[in-house]
Amino acid sequence: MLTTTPQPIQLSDYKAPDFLIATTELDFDLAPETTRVTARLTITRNAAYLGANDAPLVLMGERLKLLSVTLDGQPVTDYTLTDETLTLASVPDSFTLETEVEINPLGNKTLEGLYMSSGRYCTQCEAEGFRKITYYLDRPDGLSKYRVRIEAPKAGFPHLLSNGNLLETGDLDGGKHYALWEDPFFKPCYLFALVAGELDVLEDSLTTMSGRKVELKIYVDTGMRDRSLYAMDALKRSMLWDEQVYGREYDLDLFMIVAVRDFNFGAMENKGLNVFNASLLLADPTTATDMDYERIESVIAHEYFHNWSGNRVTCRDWFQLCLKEGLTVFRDQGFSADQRGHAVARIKDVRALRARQFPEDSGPLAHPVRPSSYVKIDNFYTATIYEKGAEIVGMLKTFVGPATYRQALDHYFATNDGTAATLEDFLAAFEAVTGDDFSPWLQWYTQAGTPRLHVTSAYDANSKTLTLSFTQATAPTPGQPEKSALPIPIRFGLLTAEGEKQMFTRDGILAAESLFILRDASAELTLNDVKHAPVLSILRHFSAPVVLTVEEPTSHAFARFKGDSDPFNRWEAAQGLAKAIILSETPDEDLIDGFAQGLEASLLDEDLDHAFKALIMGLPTESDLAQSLSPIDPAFIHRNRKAFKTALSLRLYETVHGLYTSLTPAETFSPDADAAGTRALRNALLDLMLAGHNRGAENATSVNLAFRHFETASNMTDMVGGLVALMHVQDRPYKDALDIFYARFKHEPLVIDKWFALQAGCAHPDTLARVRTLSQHPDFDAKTPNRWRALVQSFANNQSAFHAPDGSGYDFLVDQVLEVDAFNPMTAARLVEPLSRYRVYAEPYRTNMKKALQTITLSPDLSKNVLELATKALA
Ligand code: 0A1
Ligand code: ZN
Repeated sequence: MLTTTPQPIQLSDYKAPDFLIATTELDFDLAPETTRVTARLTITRNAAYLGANDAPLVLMGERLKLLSVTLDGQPVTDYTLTDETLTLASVPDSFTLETEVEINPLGNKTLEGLYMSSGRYCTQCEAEGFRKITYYLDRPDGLSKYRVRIEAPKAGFPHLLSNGNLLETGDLDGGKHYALWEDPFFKPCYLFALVAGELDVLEDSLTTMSGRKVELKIYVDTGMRDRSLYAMDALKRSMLWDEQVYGREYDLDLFMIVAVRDFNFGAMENKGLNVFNASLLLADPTTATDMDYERIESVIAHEYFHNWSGNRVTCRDWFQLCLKEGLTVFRDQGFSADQRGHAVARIKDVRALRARQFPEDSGPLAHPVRPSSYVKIDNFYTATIYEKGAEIVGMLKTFVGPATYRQALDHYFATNDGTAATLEDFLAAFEAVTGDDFSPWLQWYTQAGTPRLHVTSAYDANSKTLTLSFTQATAPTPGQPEKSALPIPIRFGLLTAEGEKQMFTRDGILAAESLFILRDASAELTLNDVKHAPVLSILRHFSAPVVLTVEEPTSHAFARFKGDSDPFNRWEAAQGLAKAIILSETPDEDLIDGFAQGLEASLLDEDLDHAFKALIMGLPTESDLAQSLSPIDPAFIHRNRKAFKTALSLRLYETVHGLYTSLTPAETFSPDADAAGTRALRNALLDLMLAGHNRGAENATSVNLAFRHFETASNMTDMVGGLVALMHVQDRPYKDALDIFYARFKHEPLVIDKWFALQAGCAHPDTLARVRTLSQHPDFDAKTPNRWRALVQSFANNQSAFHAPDGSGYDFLVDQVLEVDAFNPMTAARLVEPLSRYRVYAEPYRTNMKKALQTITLSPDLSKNVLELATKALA
């Protein structure tokens, strides 16, 4: 804990390690408050420096009680200890170092290093948690082979798990037992894991493409085994998909996953022993929503895919974090798209990108996908590194085409296997297989900010030619006043004014769709044989992470809404129209009528699937709308969005009600995409019906319908759908539903998290008061990140409630962040971001947000994590 601004670490200072640790032997003698860790390390001076370097050995270690040090068996007393390092000034070129430390897993509430969760031991070492376990060269380019011995009482700790293969187990005196594990693959210490405790296990197996049998084991809380069946199914599908689509085979004989309740993030890809936040693993129809199923599937895939993109090829330093994260997100998005439909998956990915990454990229916390400096790397597990990183890989694939992309990836894995790589190595693989220069693409990694792409067009009816003019510009971001033009892949097509597909000729080739790469600040493209005055459909499938503006009449957006054969742009047209309507000062009744008709046509279109219809019904979120308003006035946005939804509800009641009643829930639950799509549509219809309940004649009918929907729901998706619809009503039916919900699920922590989140996310003037009361609820526990985020993060995301004009919402957040920062800085720091963009808000929000940030920075004993973000936000 500190009060001065800490020194940042610079990418330009990167230097290969002075020492290499070829083998790492760890002995754990587990005890809740006095675990002993003995580390035997075989160390050599890095050959790169031999003869030219007599650097001291500096090992990182935090919160460790050092008991002894020996070098080649001889006790060492001549060392220097600080809060963060153990230094041996003079060491030979090759030696064995043994240290013994004591640590306190029970008292470790940071949830980094070795800690206890629900009476079990578990670890989290990424990014820099290993140094809380033992003194070590805790950096991702230090690859070592691990052998781990775990010793613990048999009672309470029947399972003793670590990475790799189980070599030996045995009983010991005093009711104890041990297990010995060996991981045959070199790995960085951030991939080390240990779990010990009482667990149920679901076992299965899979034969890989080369005919090897792999044992699959998922460890969960006692009694929860059946809730891991879906995760197991998703794991097997992921393993097969990675073989089929990327040619990647699993490499150990055993793959284990453990679910824990207390976890800072979503899940972790430790070699052969993934650790998951229980909320992203356990599912059954009565406790998990379809969204939960979908996330479980994608996170299972994500962590599994890391085995190649992250573990076999890891990162040279933490600046390269997106090398593993961007690529792995891109891979998991590809998997989800294959499982659930490409258009729907793309829309959801773009929605998430816009909700989280675009605001980040335009605010004070904007950073390149490969940052050039950081104070705490934990603060860089951001939407930019993950989601924008994935978009860059997607653009590379679009640019080279799927077959060349696969060759490039094969080459990347083959040439970097077993090493700690850089983004240059990644791009070198594309250069190797194409012979082209990919250095312009590196700028996507080094330049922050979302490019704006502007398109104008000129059609000549006589010559049937269309000239498209493209320009790009990126606004300055902190530390980067000047921006370069980036390569932007633009997929496009043309429609007629009626929304029909229109062919064209480009460079003599007849096409329905084409790809243009904008390389400079501006460029023109001429298309021929364009028979009718065209409607443009630009940036199909969202082919680049940019903000697009097209100079065109509103009727063109309606044409795309009606008939664009690219589903993404069809959805996008609806979003754009809704945005224009909501953000206008006075309601434009004609536009609203037009939108309602367009939506009705989509809802009645037999060719569209239910999941897509549910998405096209979803109005832009308040935070999405905020990005198009300057300065941001959250109350204005909320009021107008609500009014528009009410107007749609009143106009479309009959159709919506009719469609709702025609969709009878399936007899048996299936989590698959089709069934989930139908539930999503039914819930979206119900929500729209209720949005007009207090204005329309159907008042009582729709309220009863929503309550019945909730009460008779046989799955969590519909229960939540009913509750969300009842939020429009508030008072009795809503409060009754919340009480019923609580009473039914009070022994299900993951469901009670939803109960907290739903109330904190409710757009109602009383929400802050409710949230304050809930923070005193016996079930509220700030030390469990899932519960804390359920209440506090959901509230901070609730635009209308959080942005109370008197600043009371910000005060609540500040109190919470400071409280949690005292024991879990990593989790606390993630909630500084909602205050960070104060400059783009209208008064009084702006001043109040700034004051809240200042209160944070002026607080004593802040962590580096929180201090870094709050200071950057105010800079
Ligand atoms: N590599 C993980 C993300 C992760 C990072 C840090 C964690 O603990 C502090 C946990 C997980 C992933 O991408 O899934
Ligand atoms: Zn990851």
